Amino acid sequence: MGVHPVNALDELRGWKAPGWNGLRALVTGLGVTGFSAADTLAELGAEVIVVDAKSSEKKQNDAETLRIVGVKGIRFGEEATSSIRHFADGAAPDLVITSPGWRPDSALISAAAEAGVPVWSDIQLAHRLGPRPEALAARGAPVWLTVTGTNGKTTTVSLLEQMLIADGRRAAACGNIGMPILDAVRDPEGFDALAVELSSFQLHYTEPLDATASAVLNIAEDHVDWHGTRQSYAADKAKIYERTRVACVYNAADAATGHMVAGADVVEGCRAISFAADTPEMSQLGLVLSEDGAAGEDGGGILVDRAYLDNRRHEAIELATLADFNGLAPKHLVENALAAAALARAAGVAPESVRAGIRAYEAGDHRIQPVAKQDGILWVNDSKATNPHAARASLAAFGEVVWIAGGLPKGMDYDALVESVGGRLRHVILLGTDSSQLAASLARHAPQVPVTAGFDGEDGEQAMAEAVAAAHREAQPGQTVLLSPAAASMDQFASYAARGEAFIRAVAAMIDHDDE
Ligand code: UMA
Repeated sequence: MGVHPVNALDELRGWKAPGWNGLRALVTGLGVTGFSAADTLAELGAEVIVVDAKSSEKKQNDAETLRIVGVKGIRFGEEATSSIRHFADGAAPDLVITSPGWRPDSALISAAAEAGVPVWSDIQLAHRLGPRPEALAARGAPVWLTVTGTNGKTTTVSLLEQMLIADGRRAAACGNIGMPILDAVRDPEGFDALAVELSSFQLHYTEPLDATASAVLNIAEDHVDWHGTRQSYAADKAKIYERTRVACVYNAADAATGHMVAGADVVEGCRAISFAADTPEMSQLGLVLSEDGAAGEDGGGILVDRAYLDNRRHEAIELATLADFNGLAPKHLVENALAAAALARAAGVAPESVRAGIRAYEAGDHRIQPVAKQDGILWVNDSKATNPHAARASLAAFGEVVWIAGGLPKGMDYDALVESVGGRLRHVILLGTDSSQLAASLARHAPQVPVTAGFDGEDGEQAMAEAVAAAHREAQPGQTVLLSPAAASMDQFASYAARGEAFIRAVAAMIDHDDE
């Protein structure tokens, strides 16, 4: 047994806990998470070793910085990542802080489990630490509002951040969204509220977070390769509700999320609040559509709160209208805004700040981003839709669609998607080095839809230019050309962002060409 027996880790709470000093901490991964974790632990006086299977120029630079701040060792290569015994005399570490990409069945995480060494995410480390003492004294502890789900996390957390800021709070969106949570908790000024995006990977390695409010937006098939089964993926997502204090927010249209709330061990008095893009019942946030269906001044509907008011049996509070969204207000975006509002209202955010937050929100690039309109054809970039569930949301937002889809499919099943959206498809352009799975689903469930394939070269830029040209030939006025791949991008592009940018460039070049 090491200097710090497992139960001593219970004492590791707050920056001043004596146990951090000399703690032997093994950090897995030198990406965004690993860097922030190693930097934090070194500041706390822990003995830190970082391991990563692969090196790169960026990682070498980061390693240099970490050495300067006192990180004891940084080891690269497969050998370093297969063992936990990096400390003096081959002793096991007291604690492993893992980056989320590390699977539970990887050699190192399995070895930690076998040796009884606790494995924490950076989220758990942040939760244990809380704000810096000076920030705590000046501002108090921040409210944690946590969000997970298969799709829409980033949008929801960004909307939530805007609502909190509009309400006068110092707030940050952090976690899986890209800013590691340890960067937020180490901020010397501190925050009043944190809008925390959590992936299933992070939740897997995290103890209950005592959030003020928490939400699971939806559950669909994703990351089964990492979790082993769909059940364990869902079970990790459900952990977000544990010990929530004010409100567990769930999706009325996704029964699985409601079951998770029902099964959660929450703090006495915590409420179950749902959201729906539909007329709300009691304890719901929802959408009241205009009677005549006309867009009008309210854009065709009003977002209302029938949860956070005393007389909820008979009354509701207007939060915003569809006209408050910039440009498009597809159903999934309205649902994300309602979920964000439900979390914000749990933290006491005023109704007018919800509206101001929606107005301030700028849709994230590459998620249902209109990029051009010409000759009555709308061109939309939804490169961020890397799985069928995300693509279904955007396909459902448009009437007649020329769909550019395909990529690295991660072994996903397209049948349900094609079955549900087949009626909207006017033409499908298949992208990706191997789009056979999607082609087979189309042949089975939408045989009437013409398909153009052959954009399968490894040069993504060229494949995209040709795919866009094909879409241009097929699209008719009134239709939408939608890049919503339902697959990852790495077979032809560096990332979904690179894929989206290639699409935007190809569309712009084609439109310029038409104008000549
Ligand atoms: N590594 C190994 N062995 C392994 C796995 C990884 O050595 O078995 C190394 C890699 O070489 C790499 C490092 O570990 O250097 C990377 O760790 P990581 O993949 O966990 O990535 P980070 O850079 O720490 O970024 C992570 C999240 N990435 C993943 O969960 C895969 C980021 O979410 C997140 O923004 C960041 O932490 C801050 O919290 C990205 C993501 O794709 C956007 N998330 C998935 C999603 O949203 O679907 C879950």
